Amino acid sequence: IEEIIAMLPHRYPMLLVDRVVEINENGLVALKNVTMNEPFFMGHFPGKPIMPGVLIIEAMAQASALFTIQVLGKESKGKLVYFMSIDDAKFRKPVTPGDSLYIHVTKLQNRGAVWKFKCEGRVSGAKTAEATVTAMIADK
Ligand code: BDE
Repeated sequence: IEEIIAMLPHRYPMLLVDRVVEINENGLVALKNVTMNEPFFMGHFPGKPIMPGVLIIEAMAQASALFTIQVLGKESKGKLVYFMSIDDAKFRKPVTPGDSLYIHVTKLQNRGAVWKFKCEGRVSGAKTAEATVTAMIADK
């Protein structure tokens, strides 16, 4: 988590990746441990805690940014990953307190500063959400 904090500008309550469990040249797997203490459960929804789909997408974006920064290494210094588009997002199962949400990120394409990733959220091996995200690395 200390390395993640050094790589991403996000902080509580918007930092949505706890750990990178696996990384290779094609992508990574990141973990978001979802607990009842997430601030968003207060309102989404009272008595029926479900992680907002937009925040699952946000976790995917953060995990993709981590991959990009890791691949670029020193080249990423002084730069920021800007999200450009989200395509084909689907929400298949609700994510609830106690879930270990694994974000699987696979690189689809990299042309210059633009990177495209296929992302899947999984809980206990089951797909909860999927999306294609495109990001650009640029100066801060
Ligand atoms: C299913 C697939 C993907 N994402 C979310 C779902 C889902 O079951 N959402 N459920 C929302 C929901 C909200 C309230 Br308020 C409620 O009282 C109940 Br019963 C719900 O299932």
